[in-house]
Amino acid sequence: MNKKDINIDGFRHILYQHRSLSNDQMQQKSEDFYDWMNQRRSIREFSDKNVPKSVIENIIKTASTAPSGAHKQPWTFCAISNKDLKHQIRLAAEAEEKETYENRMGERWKNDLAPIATDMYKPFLEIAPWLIIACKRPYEYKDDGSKVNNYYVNESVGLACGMLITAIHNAGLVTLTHTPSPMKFLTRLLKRPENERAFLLLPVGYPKQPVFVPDLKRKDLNEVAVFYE
Ligand code: IYR
Repeated sequence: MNKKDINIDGFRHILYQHRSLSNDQMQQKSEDFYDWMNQRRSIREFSDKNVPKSVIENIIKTASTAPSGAHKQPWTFCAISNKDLKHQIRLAAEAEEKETYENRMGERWKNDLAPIATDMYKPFLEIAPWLIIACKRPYEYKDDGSKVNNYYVNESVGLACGMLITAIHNAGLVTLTHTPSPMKFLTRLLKRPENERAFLLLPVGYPKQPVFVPDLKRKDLNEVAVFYE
């Protein structure tokens, strides 16, 4: 008899249905996926074309399948299409960015950003149909109001954001991993609870047409991988 579940230390474990691929399929799929992901680019100029809420929901559900420390899923994704809120976020983000560009960034940082052509103006925060703010939850509140820390919070939320970006690209949409810093203004504007901190801000939508991106080169495999065979 094939068991569908077992008990380990009082906890139910269910049979994992693994579908393995043939070597040829594995070769083809991994190559195709790389080609597809290698077409992803960070886009800074958006169209105001609408994206259905159901698509954003699917993208967030995908991100939330990411592994996390002790499966605590220490994240909240705030998805904003409200025009007034997007406007307020733009104003507050640009105020922080003005300070960053004028006073917080040194010469080396500015030089490193020159090829990417960024500046303190962030019109995409209003133009993109959706903004997703990924928040991390460093701790949870127990019923008695006391705090319990989550585990590997930055790693977990970073993984979920990677999957979010992959899901956005997979849906034929574009995004930008925007990091206005400090991001305290976001939790304030979104009225998030005390145990949430903004982690990453991602405008999501279609690119403006035409759109140009920096002529960046990705590192070769031998620059990013070392094999020990
Ligand atoms: N947060 C600023 C500056 C910025 C910093 C890095 I590192 C980038 O790769 C891109 C931009 C901004 O969003 O403009």
